[in-house]
Amino acid sequence: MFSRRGFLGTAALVSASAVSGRVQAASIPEAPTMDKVVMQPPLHPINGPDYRPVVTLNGWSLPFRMNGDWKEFHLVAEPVVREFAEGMKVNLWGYNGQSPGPTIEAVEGDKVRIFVTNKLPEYTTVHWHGMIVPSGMDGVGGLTQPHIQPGKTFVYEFEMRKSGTFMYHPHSDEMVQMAMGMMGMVVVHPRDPNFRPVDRDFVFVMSTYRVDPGTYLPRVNEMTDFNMWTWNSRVFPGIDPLPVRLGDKVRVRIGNLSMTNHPIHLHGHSFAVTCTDGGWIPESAQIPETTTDVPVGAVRVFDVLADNPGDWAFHCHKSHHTMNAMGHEVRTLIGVSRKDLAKAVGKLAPDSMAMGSTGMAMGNMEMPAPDNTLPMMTGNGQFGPIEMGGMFTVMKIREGLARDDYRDPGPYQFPQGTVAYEIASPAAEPPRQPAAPMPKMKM
Ligand SMILES: [Cu+2]
Repeated sequence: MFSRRGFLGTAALVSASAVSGRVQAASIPEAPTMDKVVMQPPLHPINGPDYRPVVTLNGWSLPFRMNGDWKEFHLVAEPVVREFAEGMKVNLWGYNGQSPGPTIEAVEGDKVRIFVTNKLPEYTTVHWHGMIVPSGMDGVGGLTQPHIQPGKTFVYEFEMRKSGTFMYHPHSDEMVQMAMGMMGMVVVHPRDPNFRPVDRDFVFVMSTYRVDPGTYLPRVNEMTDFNMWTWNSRVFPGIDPLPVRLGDKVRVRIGNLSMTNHPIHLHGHSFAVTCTDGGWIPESAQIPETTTDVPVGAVRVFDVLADNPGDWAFHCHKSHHTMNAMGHEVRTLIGVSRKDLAKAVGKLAPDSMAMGSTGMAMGNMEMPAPDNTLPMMTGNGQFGPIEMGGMFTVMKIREGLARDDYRDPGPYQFPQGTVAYEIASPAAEPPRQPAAPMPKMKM
């Protein structure tokens, strides 16, 4: 016999599950957390349709549990400490131990239930950017749901109606929360594993911060003058390389939740943009590119055949975005005698350097800097200083890497005779054409 209480409970379960299955959400799944800043191995599917999982630069994919036919994830919004690169740690807000939050991976047609627990000091929500969800699951605080107050857990339930690459971020005190690093990527694999398969699949999101040298917190009111241009809240040389096996078909999925556009450029190859957050681009509409602009609040995905072995720079083409902490009010000093200037400036600000009377190239001379910041131009390659920062890393294409081996293969061994070289012999006189006589002018 049913007790009255048990009977009501069962009745509630039946009617609710007919609509959304929400009563099954009663037990909240564990919330995994991550404290490592290097790319974690891909999370292979344990059931359902097969897919090639993505890897997240300096990040990870969120494990899930099955509950009936629902995939259940648990995001925890919370304060985190993120190392941008060695020597600089910043207090951010993120999810499950990191900013950005973990990548959420699922398959087209999956029913997902995403629990969101708020451990921030203010309310939040999660908006599923680019995804086709019921209006009440869209995560716009005030408009489609009450804000999630500190200490509370909300549940989002929807079907992954289309495959592709999407983003998540708060729609609740949005300016502050995104300036603090709250964002992440969603990858929905096609149900058909033969739809445009690739061998390696990378994902990251771009965000920018203004963290003044010697401080530990972004200035959340900054609108344009950022000094940390990050991929997954990391800057060069802290951004993972993209190790690729020669001959692999490679996909790179890029989200932009910063305040400006980023033209992303890959050396040594041409690629095609195959997908946006709006969906897959038909082959007939794809254009060969070497740089693709990723607009604000958008996703661009490109596919490239890695058929050219080597170390290939991969970076934003706005040259100020491949620099770290940098003041933009610095005067141009090219041509100025720096001797006296350096003395005068040194007296006023011992930590600073007067630079740039012949350009800004600094070679290996990284100057002492205030605590908790990064040199503007840094990093060393096998031939010397790389002098980059910010949104810069390297695609490392090598023969014979194992299928899921994403470890840094080290510097490229250039085949003999394939590196640009210095020539010592004197330059010959350039050939000159005899000047034609000028026509006489009548005065
Ligand atoms: Cu940029």
